[in-house]
Amino acid sequence: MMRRMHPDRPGARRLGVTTTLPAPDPVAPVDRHRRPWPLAALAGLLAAAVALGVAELVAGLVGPASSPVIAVGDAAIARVPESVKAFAIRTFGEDDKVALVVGTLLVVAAYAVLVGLVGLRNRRLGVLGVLLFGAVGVLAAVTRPAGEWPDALPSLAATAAGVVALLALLAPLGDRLRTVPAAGDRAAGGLDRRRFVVTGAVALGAAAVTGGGGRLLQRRTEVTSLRDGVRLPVPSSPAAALPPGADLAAEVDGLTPLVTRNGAFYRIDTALIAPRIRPADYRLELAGMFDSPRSYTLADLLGRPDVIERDITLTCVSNEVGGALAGSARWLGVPLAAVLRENGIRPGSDQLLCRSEDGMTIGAPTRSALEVEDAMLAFGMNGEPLPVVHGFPVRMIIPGLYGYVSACKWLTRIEATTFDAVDAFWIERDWAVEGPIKIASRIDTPEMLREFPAGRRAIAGVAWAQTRGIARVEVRVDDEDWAEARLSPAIDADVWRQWVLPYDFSPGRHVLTVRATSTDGEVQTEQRASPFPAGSSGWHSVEVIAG
Ligand SMILES: Nc1nc2c(c(=O)[nH]1)N[C@H]1C(S)=C(S)[C@@H](COP(=O)(O)O)O[C@H]1N2
Ligand SMILES: [Mo]
Repeated sequence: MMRRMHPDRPGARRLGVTTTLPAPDPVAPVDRHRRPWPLAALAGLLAAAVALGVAELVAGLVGPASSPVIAVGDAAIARVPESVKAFAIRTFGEDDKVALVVGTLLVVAAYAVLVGLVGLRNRRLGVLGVLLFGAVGVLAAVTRPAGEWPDALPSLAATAAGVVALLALLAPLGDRLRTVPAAGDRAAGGLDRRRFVVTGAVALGAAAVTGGGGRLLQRRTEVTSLRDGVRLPVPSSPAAALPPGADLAAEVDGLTPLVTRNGAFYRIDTALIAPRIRPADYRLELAGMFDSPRSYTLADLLGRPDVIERDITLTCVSNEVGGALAGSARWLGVPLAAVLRENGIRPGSDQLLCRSEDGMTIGAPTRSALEVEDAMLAFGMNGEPLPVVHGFPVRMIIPGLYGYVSACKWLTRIEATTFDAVDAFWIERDWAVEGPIKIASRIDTPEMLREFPAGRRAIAGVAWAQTRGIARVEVRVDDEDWAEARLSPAIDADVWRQWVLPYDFSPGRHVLTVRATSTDGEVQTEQRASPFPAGSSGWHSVEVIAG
């Protein structure tokens, strides 16, 4: 087809390689039998693709059920006789929904070809065809049981986009109003293949981008609402209630709250777009050095009798001295050791290679997973299902280890292996293989270089030494002696403790320094280390100004 150029045009066969335009023949008649019907059919298909792409994009904003393909498919289900439905289910089984969508798309494709062909002869009829198609979409969307007027928007936008795309794609195929091409002007009346190819490519790109973006948006809203529907179990081993007055942030302005709200929890991962896993699709697969590895659904995990609830402070290895990449939450999950043992984890394994939905790998030490108390597969965070950005539906938590070697989010696979056999993502990038969290303390208030009135004022912050617990926090002002701060009640060794030291500030600049001591007697080192490769160390120090 592409080589069947007008025979009256010398040089036309070499159009692809020639740089000069062929000499036009002023009296060339249009040969109706050489109208580019296949290209017109393609124009119809591409216009439909653009329309459906735009529909998906708008449906991503309005709500997935308003997508015309879904709406028309659902409407078809509602109107089809039971016997046909039974046949479809018998034939396609669980894929009946897929079959329905594919069927709908095939009908749309056939219709689009027709619209393209008709439109080549008669633009107005072509446009009418698109409008009719849009009307069916609108009707299907708004007459659904839960349909509302905004559900018409995807079909309306699709119709507009479809009309524009159809006219743009048909234009290079020749103007029906002109039966004789104007001399020297290919675009005005004749067939302009180059322009058709360019327009077609643009249409295809637009369809892919809008359609793909729309699907992403729809999955987002879909998984968010499915997450809202997850019912968390009551733990058989709940965390103790916080004693009254436990959170010193209630009395000290600017102090980090004892429990970090989910929305305020730091987020560190390599995922450009957080993976969206439908709860019903979720599987946790165990593999490698197990006697009898199995896989778990989310319901399997939620339904276990050994659900625990624990307060644990999570910390990132990239946290600078005084940094904010740490947060405390009340996690709900199942004991990791129990799951590993019931699958017969073999003694030879020293690494659990955890894999997330997006392909990220995090290598956790098997020994910690088995022996650290309260290591868990977590599905709840502060009374809610895990937020999507924090690993919905399931992540790992091992107290005392930095997140990069323990806290795999969107966890889909645990392979029991060895450190010799395989390097996880960060280890390939030369971060330390073992990642025990270093003892740390931080001054939250007063803020650095922000002037405050001289006089009595609280110096306060947080300190952590997960699995061991904080025993003491000391503060030094300028070169005075270290003074011991008051600590928030010890809730759990895995949770940070707030500390407060009221101090009488004389006017002027002061340098504040903090250091913590763990319950097993480690005094936080003054020795500075950068986060790479094994976590920062050194005392946090700030210069403050009393006015
Ligand atoms: N799938 C996945 N899990 C991950 C990461 C990641 O990049 N991908 N980052 C890890 C790191 S470095 C940290 S510190 C914690 C952070 O968890 P948060 O984002 O819930 O605070 O997640 C860990 N789990
Ligand atoms: Mo991290």
